[in-house]
Amino acid sequence: MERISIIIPAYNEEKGVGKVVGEIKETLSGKYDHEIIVVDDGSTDKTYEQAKKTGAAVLRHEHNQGKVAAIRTGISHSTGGIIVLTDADYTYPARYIPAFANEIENGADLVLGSRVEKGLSNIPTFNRIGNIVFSMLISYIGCVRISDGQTGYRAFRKADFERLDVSARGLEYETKMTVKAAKNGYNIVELPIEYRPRVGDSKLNPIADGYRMLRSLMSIMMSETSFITKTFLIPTPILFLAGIVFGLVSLHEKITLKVLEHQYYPLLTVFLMLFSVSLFSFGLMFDYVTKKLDRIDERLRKRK
Ligand SMILES: Nc1nc2c(ncn2[C@@H]2O[C@H](COP(=O)(O)OP(=O)(O)O)[C@@H](O)[C@H]2O)c(=O)[nH]1
Ligand SMILES: [Mg+2]
Repeated sequence: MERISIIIPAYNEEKGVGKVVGEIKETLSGKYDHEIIVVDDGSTDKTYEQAKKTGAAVLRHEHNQGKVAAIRTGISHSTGGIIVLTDADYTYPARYIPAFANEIENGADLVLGSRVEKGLSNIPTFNRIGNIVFSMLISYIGCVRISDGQTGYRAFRKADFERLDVSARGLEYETKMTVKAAKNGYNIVELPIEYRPRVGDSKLNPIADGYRMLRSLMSIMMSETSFITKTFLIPTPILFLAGIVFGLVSLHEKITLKVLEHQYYPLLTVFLMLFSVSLFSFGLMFDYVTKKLDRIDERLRKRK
């Protein structure tokens, strides 16, 4: 098997980082050619010292630059062919690393550790809702079934990193990478993993990070939706609302004036509502089919 590089971005994780490295060593030592790289991202606590103690390679950013920058630093210093990303908070058990690497060797392009089956209870409720919604959106955009598109526990080939890398500031990085992989027709494999309660304080801000995630997904959705689809979808709420207005006017006439002054309004209401709903469904279907065809196209192109 190819050499495995485990990259651990860490920001103020003095409680977790030592345990994480220790567990990985225990799992892989003597059995797999590997290296462990901790990237201390300008921590203000004892993360650097704790990481150093483990004997892992520790890189350091002078100032906090964010998780994405730390991942890039780690990968650029790595020497293995297989990259595994994990967190420094002791949530992702190390025992899955060999299985991840195996999947890559067997042809997977991106392996995701999915928390949905076994670890959902340890994701805070608010984040869990976000996780489900975002994973549905990712699945729709990418035309693949993804149960946990935001997981931080993932593996890919170092040679693929440039094509998987995306611009992002914070924790929307994982989401965007998953979408990009799906869009490019990469073979994505999800492995169910256990997810433990984190050690130390969370760095995720559900509101700010959730907002950034939603914004990036929206911009992907807009750029992914064809002009024809938009032409179908955008008029539908207006037509629907117009239908409601005609309906309300008819009701108002019937109730207060007891007579229908505009006898054709109810007919218009029914027509507009039915028309807008059918147009909307047609737009969605059209969108889905074009996306699916695009994905098939990309997969075929990638095979060549
Ligand atoms: N290098 C670096 N890592 C960060 C930063 N913010 C968060 N992390 C790391 O990213 C991982 C995920 O953060 P966490 O707070 O656990 O978010 P969650 O796993 O989504 O709940 C942890 O290992 C953090 O140490 C940062 O600014 N820089
Ligand atoms: Mg975490």
